[in-house]
Amino acid sequence: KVTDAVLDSEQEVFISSMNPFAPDAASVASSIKYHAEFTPLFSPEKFELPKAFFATAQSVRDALIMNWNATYEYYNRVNVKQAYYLSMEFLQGRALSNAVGNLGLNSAYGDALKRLGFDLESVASQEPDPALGNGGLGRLASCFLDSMATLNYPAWGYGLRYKYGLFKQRITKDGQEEAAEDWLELSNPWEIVRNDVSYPIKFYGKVVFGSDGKKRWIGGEDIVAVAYDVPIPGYKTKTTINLRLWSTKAPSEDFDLSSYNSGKHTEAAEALFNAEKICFVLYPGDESTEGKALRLKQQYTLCSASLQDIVARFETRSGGNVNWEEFPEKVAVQMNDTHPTLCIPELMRILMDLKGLSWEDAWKITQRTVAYTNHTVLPEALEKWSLELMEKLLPRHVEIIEKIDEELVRTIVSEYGTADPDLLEEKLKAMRILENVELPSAFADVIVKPVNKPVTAKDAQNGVKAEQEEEKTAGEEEEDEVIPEPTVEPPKMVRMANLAVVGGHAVNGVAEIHSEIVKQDVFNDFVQLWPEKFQNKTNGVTPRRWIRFCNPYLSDIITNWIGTEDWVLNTEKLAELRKFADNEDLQSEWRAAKKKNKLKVVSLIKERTGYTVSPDAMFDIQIKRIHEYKRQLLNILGIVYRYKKMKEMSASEREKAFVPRVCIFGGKAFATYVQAKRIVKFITDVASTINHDPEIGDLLKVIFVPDYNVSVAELLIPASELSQHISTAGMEASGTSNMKFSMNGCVLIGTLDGANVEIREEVGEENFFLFGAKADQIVNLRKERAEGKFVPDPTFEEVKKFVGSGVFGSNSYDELIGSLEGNEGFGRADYFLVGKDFPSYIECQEKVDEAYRDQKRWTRMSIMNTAGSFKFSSDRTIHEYAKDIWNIKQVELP
Ligand code: B1N
Repeated sequence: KVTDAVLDSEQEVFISSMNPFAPDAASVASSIKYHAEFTPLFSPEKFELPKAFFATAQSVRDALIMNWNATYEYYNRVNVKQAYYLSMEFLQGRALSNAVGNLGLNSAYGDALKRLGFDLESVASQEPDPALGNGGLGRLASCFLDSMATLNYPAWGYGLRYKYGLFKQRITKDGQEEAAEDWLELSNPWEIVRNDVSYPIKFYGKVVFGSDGKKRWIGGEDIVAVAYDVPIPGYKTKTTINLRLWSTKAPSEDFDLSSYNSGKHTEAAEALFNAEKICFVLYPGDESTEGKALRLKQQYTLCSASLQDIVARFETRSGGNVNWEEFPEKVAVQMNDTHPTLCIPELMRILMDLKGLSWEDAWKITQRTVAYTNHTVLPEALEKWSLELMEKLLPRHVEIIEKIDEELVRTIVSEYGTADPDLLEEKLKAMRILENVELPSAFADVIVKPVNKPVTAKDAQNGVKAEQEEEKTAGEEEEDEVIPEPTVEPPKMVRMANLAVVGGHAVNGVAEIHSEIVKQDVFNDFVQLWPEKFQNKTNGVTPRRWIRFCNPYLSDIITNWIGTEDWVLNTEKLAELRKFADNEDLQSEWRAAKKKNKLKVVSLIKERTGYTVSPDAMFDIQIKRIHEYKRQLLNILGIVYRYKKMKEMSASEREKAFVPRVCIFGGKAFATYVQAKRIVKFITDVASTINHDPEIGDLLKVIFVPDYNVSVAELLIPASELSQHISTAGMEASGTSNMKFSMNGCVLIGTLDGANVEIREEVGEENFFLFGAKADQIVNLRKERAEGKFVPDPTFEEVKKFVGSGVFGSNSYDELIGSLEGNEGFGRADYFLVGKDFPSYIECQEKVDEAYRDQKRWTRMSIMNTAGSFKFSSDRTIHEYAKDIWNIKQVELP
């Protein structure tokens, strides 16, 4: 029989030994056993995997809770300024090894599990990989949390607790298939539900005037957001910060018992389903109106719940002495891209409607509190919401947005005057938050020309601009005379990026070249008004997860040669490796570590694809979301070229001419992105032909690793020798895997894009394989291309013909290969300039082979990459955000 006393004493042994931080294997083992028995998720008879994982995680969580509580209590007491990172995505990856590593409890947990008949690595591999993010943007948010905690910054993350994470990818003979990722199936041992922390969230309804003459939002649909806290430990510090994820449910009274009892079961539970479905999946398909509304509900839930929570904390910490002007001195809100832009009208609403502030005061406070990070310049990715949808869902917010837009128009008119109506029109068109919306009535006759002209329904559909109508000559118009189509108004939209720029005090890009493009291109008009708002914050990645824990072999070597493990916190120390770059002992240790990492990947490939690859071949890797601008197509066509050349040679010629390679791809295509899915299918078809060609053997293997995620990246990156970052210049905002590869001693082949530019500067141009057109040439190249002036390289034509000849199966890949031609039928006339960059890519790949043949030279390049990667620690990035944007200070717990 279990008594409280037994429970307490078992637990006390553990807690007393965990504090301060030096538990021995025996007390850890007893804590694990305790949880296996008393925090059960499984039946009592057996103690095996995955039960051992859950018991181990629960035991680690005890330590995290203690530190979390201490951190929270201290921040409350000293009432320092706190930063909040709001993101629709956090791509956390597995937590066990990371937590144990950050707490410095590796050997205690390793030994304890050994006593219990397990080993830490296999226990850790039981953890589901939580993928509450799509890619770089979400993983960046998670790296930032690690750095905030490690550097003792008072900062939290806020996000959503999606029931299903990013889909599971299966590769079949038809290409990619998606399946739901039920990461919570066996429960999440890291989260702590806070049943006392919940907020009402409202949708729909209408705005009325209250008896006090103030606006009030009433009626509509009410749901509740409940807090789930995930403790985030820092490395070698007690500071444990919080990732607060919101889950949605219906208020309990919404279950319609009488309907249920009368047999209408579905109707009775409708409200429950409506509320819960908001957090079902990460990025619900938004092709349908319902999908769009759901995504907007998600975004608003994140903003509203987080701000209500932040405001409540501010009030509590003010201790009954609330001075709203101090809000920006206690709170900084960072919006991870435009997805949380509703923070701006929501904070305005809370301050005005609920706290009684004037518009002017609320606006000053809001602007001083929030800041916006831009992560993309792709026009199709700049978020816009239908005004009509938003008006229905969030009527009060639309009023606030309209007023912000009106104030902006006032600023623009006063800045540019009315003397030059064309200039004024151009500025208003570029800068207004509301698109295709008449000017506010106060300005109706300021501008002579109408800002937006109606276009025909067909034109609106084709995205043809109204101005093109004007370009037609009178003569043409006569010839063209057809039955007039009904005219429609172009859709009224809310431009979230413009709102984010106007409503915040800082806007930053994520790499130097990207921030320049943001300033010169995307937001140029705003830069002219408010140059001081615009900044650069080059991304970074946490060296804990991305070297220290995922690459223990290399970490030990680094520590031995530098003479200290401090580099994990002070990555500048990595630069000391430079002086040993030619040392033969270091070089042979370095190669041995790489080999061990490659052997792990050989097993992974065997297990996931059935293919056997040689660990002696060069591992050449491209892992990222499948996207035309990232140009997996350039990579695979380069491989096709290589294969074709091999086939034209005799066996001995082949072996002399080429370095054996294993070319590895990994990545998911958005479920409705047809062209990206064609690319996946093409890669796997090419792989199947080449891998089964007996003439080729180990000289070339092509692998598509299915279901790429953080855990797979943790295996692939340390094993990579060459990695590919080959986007069309100007299109990849930063990239972050490029940083991870470079840290792990992989040499990059890449274009001058995103953070590649800075990586190349840091590691030295002789240690980076550069090719391709530059960002400032792209506009002209595309123009030339569209005008049919581009003459493709014969090698490129040769490759396309080869693909068309049927070597890779019956598919002729018309839509894929067609997109690389000026071929009208397929539209884009090689918009991503694969054909243009192809010859320089091939030439560069020949240089790669040549460098790899000289293993001393290659190892030197590899060491120089690790040594030169120190700038790309997210610790550096977070220090910059803290100083230049958030104005927060490091706080060490007593
Ligand atoms: O953000 C990363 C960058 O390193 C990458 O270059 C950039 O492509 C990535 C809509 C996005 N930009 N935009 C997104 C994600 C989800 C979504 O729903 C856009 N992701 C990026 C970190 O800065």
